[in-house]
Amino acid sequence: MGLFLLDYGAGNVQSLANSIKKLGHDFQWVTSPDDFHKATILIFPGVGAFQTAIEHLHSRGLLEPLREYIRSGKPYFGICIGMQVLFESSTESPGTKGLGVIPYPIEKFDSSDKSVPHIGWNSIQILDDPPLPNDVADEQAYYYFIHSYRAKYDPTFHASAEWAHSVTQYGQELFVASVRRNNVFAVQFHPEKSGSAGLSLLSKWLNKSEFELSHNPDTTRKIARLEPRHGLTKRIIACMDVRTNDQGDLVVTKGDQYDVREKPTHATDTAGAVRNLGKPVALAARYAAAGADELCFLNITSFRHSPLNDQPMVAVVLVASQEVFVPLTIGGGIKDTVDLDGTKHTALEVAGLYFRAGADKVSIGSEAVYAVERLRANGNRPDGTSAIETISFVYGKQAVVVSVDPRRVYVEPEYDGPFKSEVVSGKPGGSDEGKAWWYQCTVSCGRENRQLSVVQLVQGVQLLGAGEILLNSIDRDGTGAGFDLDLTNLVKNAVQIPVIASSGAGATAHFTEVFVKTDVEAALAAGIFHRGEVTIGEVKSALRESDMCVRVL
Ligand code: 1PR
Repeated sequence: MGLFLLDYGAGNVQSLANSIKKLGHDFQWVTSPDDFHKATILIFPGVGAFQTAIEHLHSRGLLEPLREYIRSGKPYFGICIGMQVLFESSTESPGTKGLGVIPYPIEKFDSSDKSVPHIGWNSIQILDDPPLPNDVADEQAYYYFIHSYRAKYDPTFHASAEWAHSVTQYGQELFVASVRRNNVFAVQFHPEKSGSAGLSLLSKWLNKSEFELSHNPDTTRKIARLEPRHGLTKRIIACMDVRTNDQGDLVVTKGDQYDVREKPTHATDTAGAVRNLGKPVALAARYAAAGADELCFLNITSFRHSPLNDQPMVAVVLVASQEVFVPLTIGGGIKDTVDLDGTKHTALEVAGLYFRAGADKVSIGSEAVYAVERLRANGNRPDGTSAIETISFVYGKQAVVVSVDPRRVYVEPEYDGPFKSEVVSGKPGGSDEGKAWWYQCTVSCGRENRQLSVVQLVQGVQLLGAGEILLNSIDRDGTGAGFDLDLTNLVKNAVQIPVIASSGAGATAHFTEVFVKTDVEAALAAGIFHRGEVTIGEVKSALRESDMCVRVL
């Protein structure tokens, strides 16, 4: 069969390519308008921003041929932006027209009752009534969504009722999770990132005959209604801090309050060896198989050199994305860099390198702090130049995570300094009773303190276009004392984007606690998983026992 993949030039299409290869199918990339004539099956795995997608297609002369391909009746499978371009327009970029195959607009989620972007594993409700026995999608499965814009589900509107194949609930909104009509099937979620459920959907679609794919039956569709509960699961993320050890091998390491070296064994020793907790790709595969909802690689020595020259880290992402089919975040060194030979690279190029290797999100640390300092000096007016802005413009804000490394600064209860509105007091009866502190931002792996509070930082990066906060705590990192709930609530209440609690997990009860006592969307841990003290399955069982919605394998 003439299976072609359309890559418009931005975003992580590598993962879809990897999953199709894994399923044993050959494909070619669309490189010129003529390829649409050769294609007998087309998949468009769009990721990123609506405007960028349409502009890239247009500038490469692919927009009209794509429209003609879809009109010709040959099978089309769109993913995420590959679904959204079928619609008339998107409020993400007023003035940019979509293909108009489905005559209504894509709009932004309402953020008054929930975090936006919608990130995570959610369920779908299939609308065919009766259900089709050979449907490729599965109502029992969870699929991975990551988007700020959605097609509203409105059964009173003809086009919505006619096209919507399944819907998903997020907060008080029902939106179209997939469309299916004639030769078109398209999904808002990412099957290539939805583990075995996603691979199964792809495999079923690819194993249908071209005739079946281009003649989807006209079915009666039931009307979906808002349920009091929704199916978005709490995410459990395994994080791997990666660096080169003294022998030159790339290893996963783990710090205690960011110190990754073993304690010296003799008084005369200056530093111990870098803790080696395993090989990055092998650990990633193990965690994905154990049910991790996302994986995170942080290059913790990136401040020393350009990641464009740090090919081992790129290689880790390339190989990991061939083996694991859950979302990958890559952090460390996402910034403007200059090679030893003087060649300059923008943060956007660095991020692009990781996206093309198979990353779904990039995480920005120190650069985010500097960007917010510049933003504040500029009267809180974004100027479009920061890494956060340039990357989110091209790849969408959902692809930009900001990793925050705050540290407590203890103050007297009568403290009257510049951060007094953010001072937290220890709870009566708790271990911090009688203490007061604020949270200071740091850069360069916690080595340098900045005159910026954590609230100033997260609100600044949200304004610049970050899509998610990865909230570490230098005080809790590696201690096993539990997540810093004061810090987590402070940050969660300060922003409207999703927050990942990180640092300090030492038992399954800590995960339950952070989800019960705060509204974070995800929790991340490193040490307990690396040392095998607790498995991801045990964490999820504990959450389920507390009636929380989690994805179990
Ligand atoms: O500044 O953009 O180059 O990014 C550097 C990145 O590296 C940042 O995301 C920063 O958090 C991270 N990083 C820097 N130094 C260290 C270190 O440990 N020496 N690791 C480091 C941060 C913290 C967490 C850890 C949790 C959970 N690691 O990611 O995984 O604290 O640990 P636990 O469950 O064992 O408590 P840039």
